Amino acid sequence: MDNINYSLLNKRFGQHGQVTFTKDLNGMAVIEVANSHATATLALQGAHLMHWTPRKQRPVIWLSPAAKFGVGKSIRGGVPVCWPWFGPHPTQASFPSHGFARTVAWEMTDTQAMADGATRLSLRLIPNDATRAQWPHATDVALHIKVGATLEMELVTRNTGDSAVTLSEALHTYFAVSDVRQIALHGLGGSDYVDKVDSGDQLKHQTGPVTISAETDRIYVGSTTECVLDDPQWRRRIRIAKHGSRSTVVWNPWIEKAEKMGDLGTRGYLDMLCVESANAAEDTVTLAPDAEHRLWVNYSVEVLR
Ligand code: TA6
Repeated sequence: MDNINYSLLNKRFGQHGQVTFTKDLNGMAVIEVANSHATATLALQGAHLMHWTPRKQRPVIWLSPAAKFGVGKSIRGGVPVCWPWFGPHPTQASFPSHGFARTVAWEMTDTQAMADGATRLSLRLIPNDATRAQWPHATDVALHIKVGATLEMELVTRNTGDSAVTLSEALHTYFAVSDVRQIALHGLGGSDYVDKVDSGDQLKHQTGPVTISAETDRIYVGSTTECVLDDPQWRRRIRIAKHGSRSTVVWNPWIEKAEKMGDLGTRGYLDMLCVESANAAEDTVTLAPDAEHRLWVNYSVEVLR
């Protein structure tokens, strides 16, 4: 049973017909967004966007049909917020992979019905004793989301302490695709990457678009360019624009790893591709006192005639 006061949340932050706070069928406290451009659903836990579907389009963000839900449990799919570290903790193996942001409570700070018909949501992570034990630094982290014909997300970290702090992060986005074997990801040609499927100690070099025919887990470093996910079967392209991110992570677990994960569904590996705008591996972010860092993405869909 959560102790969330939905009527108070709807009173303070609801936007009639556009933003509604409710408990979903999985018992999660969620924000339902519906406007003239799109619909979206976001779990308050982890400020985790689970769905975004522009009007007259198929869903753009993929959520596993076998996702597991619960307090402190990471949700398979959507846009997990990986913060304040990406991947395994650099020194503490017992700390959660991809940091704690995606599994702790966040609070609403603002909602806006925009003049252009889009909806803007702002949330802030609520630190607690457990997060402070894992991250003894004075930092605030907020997520701003604009749900419209495109999806804009901005992860903002401010160093409120008096010493420098270094972090890594990602918006770990699962994109819905017709068949991962049929797509091509453009924009990474010429970049070097860490290939986590093999030893990962030698940088490899990408030539041409990325295609998927086996387990793929790559951190493209020094990668600041826009990517385009070409899905000819669904006759669409998803444009992945970003600022404040120097790494792009491309991940698909493929068959064997997907089966072991247990929350991807029987054909989940075919239905999704993660293209993550990140600051990971050598691309960590160091913030001086009072400095802030903004990781911004914009997802848009182009219909192929
Ligand atoms: O972003 C790719 C990755 O780091 C993979 O190595 C895989 O672990 C994936 O994230 C999912 O991680 P999760 O902790 O959500 O199961």
